[in-house]
Amino acid sequence: MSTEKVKIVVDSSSDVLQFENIGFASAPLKIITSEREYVDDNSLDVGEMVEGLLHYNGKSSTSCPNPEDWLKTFGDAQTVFCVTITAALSGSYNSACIAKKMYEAEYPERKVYVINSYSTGPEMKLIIEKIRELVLAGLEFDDVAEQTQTYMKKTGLLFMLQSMKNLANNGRVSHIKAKMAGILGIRALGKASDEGTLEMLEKCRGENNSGIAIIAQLKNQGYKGGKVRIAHCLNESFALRIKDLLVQEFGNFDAEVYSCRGLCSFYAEKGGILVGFEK
Ligand code: X90
Repeated sequence: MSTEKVKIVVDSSSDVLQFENIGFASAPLKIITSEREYVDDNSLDVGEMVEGLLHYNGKSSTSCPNPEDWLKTFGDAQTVFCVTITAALSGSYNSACIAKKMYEAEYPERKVYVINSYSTGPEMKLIIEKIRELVLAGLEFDDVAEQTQTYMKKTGLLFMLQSMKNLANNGRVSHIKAKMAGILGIRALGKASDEGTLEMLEKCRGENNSGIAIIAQLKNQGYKGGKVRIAHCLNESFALRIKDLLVQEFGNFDAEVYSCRGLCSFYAEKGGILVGFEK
């Protein structure tokens, strides 16, 4: 497969805006309040949005890219690998599938492979890094697709959220369940389930204990020293602490710490972090 006309596209829940050495584009989700709309693209001031939302008590929601938004990211690429946020929580995957049909109908010699990540944020970043590696290694389309699916069985996502207010208010987790678990307003550690939904693992108190709990859960989930991607919502010190704890235990490994963009910031809320890892 010639790498020239290959493009990797994602939705903005991946927190990735730029991606080196291969064609790339991101389709923005939107964060909507009764006062304004935040488009989760390059120009969004995430810090300002998060602070603004802290002082906002009205209704807020999000919306996923529509098929036209996805078509824009495809551009004129011959081959597209499109990775979306979990279809269990968003319509993004469905939109991308519609865009694929339209694109392939219009250009029968072009191909789009849509991947439901069953996850979001840093796990999506790991997935697109793998796709790029496979494409640049010269693999054919079908082999890239197949090996990416195999890779995804060996990746996971843990998250720690300060509150689940925005998730519950938008029906992404059940209000009643969240209340019963006593995790509304308390720091909770969870993972992306195999079905691509939120699965709560434990409640945590204090950042010290939380850091230790995350390391323990990472090991529980099969982490052995592979790649880790940590995205945080205005909480770099906590993200770095987790990285340090992992370095103490596993020595040097491939790690990146960076800020969430708009969509993940909205749902993870100030202080929240997401950890994508290899098993
Ligand atoms: O279509 C839309 O409006 C987007 C809805 C997205 C809802 C969930 C976003 C979660 C963001 C929170 C913790 C990680 C959850 C992992 C789930 C598999 C981050």
